[in-house]
Amino acid sequence: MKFNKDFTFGTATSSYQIEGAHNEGGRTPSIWDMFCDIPGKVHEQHNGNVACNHYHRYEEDIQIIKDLGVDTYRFSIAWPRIFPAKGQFNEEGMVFYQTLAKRLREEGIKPAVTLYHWDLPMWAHEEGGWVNRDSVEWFMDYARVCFRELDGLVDSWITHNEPWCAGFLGYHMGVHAPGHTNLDEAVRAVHHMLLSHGEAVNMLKNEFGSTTSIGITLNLSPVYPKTDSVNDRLAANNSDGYSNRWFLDPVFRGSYPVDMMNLFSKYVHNYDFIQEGDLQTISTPCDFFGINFYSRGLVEFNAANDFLTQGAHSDYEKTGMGWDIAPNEFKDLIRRLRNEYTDLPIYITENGAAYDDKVEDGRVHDQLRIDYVEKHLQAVSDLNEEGMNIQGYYLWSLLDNFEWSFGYDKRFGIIYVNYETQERIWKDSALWYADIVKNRGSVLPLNA
Ligand code: PNW
Repeated sequence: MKFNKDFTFGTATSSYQIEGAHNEGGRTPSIWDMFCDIPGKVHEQHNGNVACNHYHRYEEDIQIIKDLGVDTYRFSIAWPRIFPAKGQFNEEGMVFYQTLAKRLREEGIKPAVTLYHWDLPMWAHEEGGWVNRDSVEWFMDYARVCFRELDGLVDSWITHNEPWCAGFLGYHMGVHAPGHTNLDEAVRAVHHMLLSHGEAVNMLKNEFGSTTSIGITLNLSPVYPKTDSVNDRLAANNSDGYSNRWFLDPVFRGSYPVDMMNLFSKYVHNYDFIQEGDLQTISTPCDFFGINFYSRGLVEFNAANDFLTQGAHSDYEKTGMGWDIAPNEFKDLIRRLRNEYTDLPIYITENGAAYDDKVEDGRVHDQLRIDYVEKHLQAVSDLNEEGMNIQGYYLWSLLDNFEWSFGYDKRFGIIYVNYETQERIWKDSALWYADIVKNRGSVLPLNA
């Protein structure tokens, strides 16, 4: 694989997954603090109270990022640190991110900052959360102070991370915070997230006159039918609508997919929440498009399921999450996005794998993770040869961290975290990635 000198290599994290210090620096609870307290929602009722204690260990973590040699680091801001209560700006919370961004810049690392990586303040949730259209205003107030206090220190802004997860896993499937199971709520929540995205893009450009690049990150999963049957193909189309098109269409075409609107209408009371001008705002042009890629979907027809879809058994090799390893399907996805949706520069804002890592003699031999990342980086390199214009790659994740409903049971890091001592240990994948970054793609086998 080969990458040109402008290609940016990075690594990524998010606030709730690594920071800890849940009740320090003026922070108040988010929906994830609440969700973790509900028995049965998170593996062994783990929570982010301490996590990787990054809030106190950020200097050590910056040193690791520097030693990795990456060009850029993607982190997110915890909204409840910035607005612990409605309308109440907390300077101390902002200082933490200003310091973090400044220190990264001093080390020559470009900060890429996500505004919303799922830690909605509880005060907002108590007023209806994302289901309430006022959430757009709350988000704008939050975005405004972030832009005001941080814009000069940030290289790129990401408004939202994976509204599919925040919206559908959170309000429809009930497996992410706030744990609701109501499609009507979910489509409203998604709409308000997307609307707040478009409003924030406009705000940065018009109100601040900023030229800092801004975009949104979607998690996309190309979906395939189990067989060629008409029913399986219908199932794949519906699943693609639910996972991908419900987000891609409004952001890039300014419309929701009509087939999905019809399918959803059994549960969605009405679409009155889509007001005049909303879709135009949602489709406000961005500067780049962020994609998180982990796996593909394989589905078959199931008449018992409302969307006529069910995950099908596949014989692909899997990661520790049980997700299919699918670098070729990743290529299909990018080609499709280029054909059907956008010419914007693409950043892979997350890609990586969880495995059952063990420390042996002070080392972690995570060859499977190296293989996974290598396959996907090779795909990025191949896609760029085809002219797909992927400008950067962020490995998920810098550190083992709080993997949402799986708690600390799943390790995505290239740096191992001992949660008893908070010791950080470089896995083989981190050593390997540092070599890739240094040599812009070419690397000798570890033991050569
Ligand atoms: C993403 N799914 O989450 C998030 O952006 C990260 O915070 C997370 O740690 C990472 O991927 C690994 O999971 C996802 O169920 C969570 O399809 C769940 C799904 C996809 C992405």
